[in-house]
Amino acid sequence: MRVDIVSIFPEYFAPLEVSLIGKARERGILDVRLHQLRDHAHDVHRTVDDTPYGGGPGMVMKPGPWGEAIDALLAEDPATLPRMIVPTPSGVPFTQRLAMEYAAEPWLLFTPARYEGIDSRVTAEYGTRLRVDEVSIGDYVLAGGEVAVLVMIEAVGRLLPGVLGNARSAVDDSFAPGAMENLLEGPVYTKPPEWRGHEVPEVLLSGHHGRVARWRRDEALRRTARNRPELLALIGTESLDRRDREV
Ligand code: 6GU
Repeated sequence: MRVDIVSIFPEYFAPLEVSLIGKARERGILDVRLHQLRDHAHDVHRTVDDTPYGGGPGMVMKPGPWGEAIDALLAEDPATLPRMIVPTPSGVPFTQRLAMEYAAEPWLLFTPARYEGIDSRVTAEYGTRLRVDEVSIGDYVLAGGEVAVLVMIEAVGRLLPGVLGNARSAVDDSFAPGAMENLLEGPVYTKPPEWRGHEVPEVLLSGHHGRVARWRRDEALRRTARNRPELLALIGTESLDRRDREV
């Protein structure tokens, strides 16, 4: 998968050299390319922002540099179109479902903004040519979209074939479509069997796969009820069995 990021802070993306994503890049599974937006601002100060029409606080990113930067990228591979992802707190929620959709794309283009966002004509312009998603990573406001891009690339990158050591770990994720949809994962344990007087639940030592699976599902239901009660309502009653209802 090819991933392009246009930003006034390309250095913000240094963490993409580390760990799982860094390995995926070394192994050629992920091709991340960083671009400096200011390379497409041509006044002496390399200005990328201006005051908002209609007044109000803050600054808005000018359309010109974005248009030039994105056109240059599109021209690199005229046979393919990237899916363009515009991080903004006003966007649709980023979910595991969206991460899986992005993981199936050959090319993603992220346009993280600073200030009060990008002149809206940029999404209007590319929306006629590309699939453009305005995406938010949660109900809080960040100072810029860079961290949101790191979050999305980590969530997408770990889903690419060959990135996770154990492909099952993505299947059992909280929120993964299927058995875990809208369910949080329960607690996990490793050795030693007793630590500071706390014991590992007996069932996990039993070697009884059926009882372990039942226990894990019960714990997932309990944790979801406690931490995210609104998710519990989304679990279709048809996917709840008689034992689930007793939890
Ligand atoms: Cl994608 N950007 C910014 N600036 N703030 C956010 C966000 C994105 N998602 C949640 N808050």
